[in-house]
Amino acid sequence: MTRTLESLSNTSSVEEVVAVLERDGVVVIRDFLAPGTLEGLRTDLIPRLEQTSTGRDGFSGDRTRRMGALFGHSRHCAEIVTNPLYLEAARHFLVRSHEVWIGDHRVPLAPDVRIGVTQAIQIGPGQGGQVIHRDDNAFLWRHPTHGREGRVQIMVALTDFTEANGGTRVIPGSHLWDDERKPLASEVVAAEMPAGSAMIFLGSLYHAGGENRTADEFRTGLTIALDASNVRQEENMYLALTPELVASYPEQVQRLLGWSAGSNAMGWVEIDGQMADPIVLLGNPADRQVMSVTQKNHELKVE
Ligand SMILES: O=C(O)CCC(=O)C(=O)O
Ligand SMILES: [Fe+2]
Repeated sequence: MTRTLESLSNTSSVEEVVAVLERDGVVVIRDFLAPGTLEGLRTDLIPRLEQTSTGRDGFSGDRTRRMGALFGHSRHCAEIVTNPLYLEAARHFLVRSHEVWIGDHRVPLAPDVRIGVTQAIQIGPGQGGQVIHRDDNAFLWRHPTHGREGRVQIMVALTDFTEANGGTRVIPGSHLWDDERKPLASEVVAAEMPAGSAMIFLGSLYHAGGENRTADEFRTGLTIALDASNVRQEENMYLALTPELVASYPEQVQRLLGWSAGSNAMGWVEIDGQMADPIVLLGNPADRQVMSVTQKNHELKVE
């Protein structure tokens, strides 16, 4: 396992990030977090994570601690999902329109982007390697994807990631494989990166949590998935976060958390007989006008 992953600086352009993701399915962004954000995330998350139980199955890891609902635990999560190097690169792979007939009109329909998973993952000493898998299995996604991904994920290092302490293992280029080719342990590369750096990877990329062979190092990462809004969010955000908590974030984050009926009309809620955008329920004055999602889409696309 001598190869290393392509890494870019945090001043790179979105186009540069996209280019490496298209080629390798994975890219490391050096110093992705501002120093204050790294310290804030560590303070908010690590003490709580250390109170959680370890996993009870091989996939979760019996020396691994996991904690979800991260927007309820650290407001710094908003900085991760709104960072253009992540959000705009994700939008490139997720927001792909295709044309459908609606009556007499040929209409381009595209999904929006939503947060599908938030999880802090701490791999402890003695944890064996996780089985190699694709995270878009959750959507029963087919491969090759021909560039139309269901998920673009980030793994932010809250502690240093090394090959020895359980740094995530990935198979660069495996996002291009079909569903028949079996991933082999001999093909993996460990994501080695200092705390504050992050690895962005496609949902179709084969990867696994690494083995922690150290005596006393805990590898702590924070993962978030941005998913296309035509798939169900894997983590149930509506049970994980109260409406009051979601309402306390900026509207962009509220919508990313799923309080949005996107341009493909997924996620409406009935208000006064209208299939309405649920953002109205969070009390944004600008969105007080209740307009049905079909009415809105008609006006946007068909006129
Ligand atoms: O913790 C990691 O490095 C990756 C874990 C993972 O891929 C998973 O649990 O799906
Ligand atoms: Fe995974």
